[in-house]
Amino acid sequence: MQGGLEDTICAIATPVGEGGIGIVRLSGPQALLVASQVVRLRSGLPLSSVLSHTLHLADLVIPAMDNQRNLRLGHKEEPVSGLLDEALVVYMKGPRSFTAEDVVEIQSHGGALVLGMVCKVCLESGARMAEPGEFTKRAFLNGRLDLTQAEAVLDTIRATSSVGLNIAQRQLRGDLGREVEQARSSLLMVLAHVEAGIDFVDEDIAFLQRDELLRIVSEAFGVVQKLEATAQEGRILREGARVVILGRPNVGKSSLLNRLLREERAIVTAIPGTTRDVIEESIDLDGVRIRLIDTAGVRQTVDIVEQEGIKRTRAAQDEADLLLLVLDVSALLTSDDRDLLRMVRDRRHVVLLNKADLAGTVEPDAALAGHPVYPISAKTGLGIETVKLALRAQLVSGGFEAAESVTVTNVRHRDALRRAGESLGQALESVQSGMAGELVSIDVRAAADALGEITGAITTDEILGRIFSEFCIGK
Ligand SMILES: Nc1nc2c(ncn2[C@@H]2O[C@H](COP(=O)(O)OP(=O)(O)OP(=O)(O)O)[C@@H](O)[C@H]2O)c(=O)[nH]1
Ligand SMILES: [Mg+2]
Repeated sequence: MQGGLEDTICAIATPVGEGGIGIVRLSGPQALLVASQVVRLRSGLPLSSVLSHTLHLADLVIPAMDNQRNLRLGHKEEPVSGLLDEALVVYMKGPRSFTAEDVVEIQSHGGALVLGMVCKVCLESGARMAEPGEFTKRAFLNGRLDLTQAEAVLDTIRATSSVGLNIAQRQLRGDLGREVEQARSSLLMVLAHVEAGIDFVDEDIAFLQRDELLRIVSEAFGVVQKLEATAQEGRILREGARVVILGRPNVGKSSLLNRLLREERAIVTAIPGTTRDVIEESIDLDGVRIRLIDTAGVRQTVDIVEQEGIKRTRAAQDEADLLLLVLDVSALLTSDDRDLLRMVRDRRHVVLLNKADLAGTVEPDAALAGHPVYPISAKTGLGIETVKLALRAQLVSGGFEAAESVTVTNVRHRDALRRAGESLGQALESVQSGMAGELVSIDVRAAADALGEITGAITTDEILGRIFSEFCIGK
């Protein structure tokens, strides 16, 4: 992404296609001037005279200059009337705007042609097309958002569950950034002292500093560890949890999927080996998104298609956040069931005793001891609501629901936290074993830098490029 902040950038900010309203957004020093080319206020006043943050009715026109050029270029089949649409136009004077620059938003009807023409006039009037994520990148470069907040813009747009959205919003408000920045600034303070201490080797001062140093570094270490610990749950909340339904053939896995989805998504038959492929669908469990994956029943088979299905079952099982092992409680446990029970023991899992509507009494079996077990009937719906609660409780602790909690959902943040944690762990060891200040300061510096990467206090073009290239044009 090149192009300096002195450019005025332009893009269609709403999705492509038909819409009631579509918005063209301009940002940069020339925003007003460029917009003036296409906007004629109904009030007759020049656009430059309007108050910031007020909405104005306007006609959108192709300026005469362009008409003339059209004629010059020989496009005369259709005489251009010059009128594109009517619109509402708002000017937001920097720094009180999303990018902290002068911004104009032109809200016309959401037709691809209208929006394209408005953009075209803007581009011909001195703006340039915005790169993906460039509006948000400018908000970052102009200091209006830190990097965690810029990333939260994307998380908000992409949120698929109410909890994911809630976390993105807290991050957008700066909760994560603030906590990380506080830890970082205390480390920078430590660094300043240690580095000063290296110059003035006075025993007494050095000793006092060591206690204080230990306290501050441990505190930062605690914050980093606390944040890092939220990351696994954070990923689940952001992307949804992968829950894989497992079991030998015919126990009712596909029936369970259908029951949880409340639709007949997967084929159910009385013939073992019905499901051959991996089927994935999403459900929302009270704000937490679950990606439910139905699989082919596991057994020894000579059928090549079924063998391939079972291979896919194994692959899905390896990547699962939670395994839902289904057993048929109307039949005795088979050796396949027992193998599966052993396999899930070390994983996050729930055991479902399906077909409870058929069974007289559930036979207690030693193989089930120690497993979280729920009797259900995929057929009648018995026990399904309890299973949903159990699933959600197994996947997320609920700690994120506290208003003041900060949850890390981003892999980039988690990696930086892990590096910061490792460095701080080493720094603590060095302090405790009485190492020289120089050694301590190397680790503290590394930790502070890793934390700085999270908020963007320290960045490279490469990091910024990677983050903002994920955005679409217009964000
Ligand atoms: N009575 C009763 N029958 C059920 C229940 N759940 C499933 N079944 C029946 O069990 C048979 C197999 O169900 P499926 O859902 O296809 O089983 P599956 O585990 O997906 O089987 P495969 O895809 O072959 O591995 C069907 O005839 C279902 O109607 C239940 O809770 N009670
Ligand atoms: Mg099936």
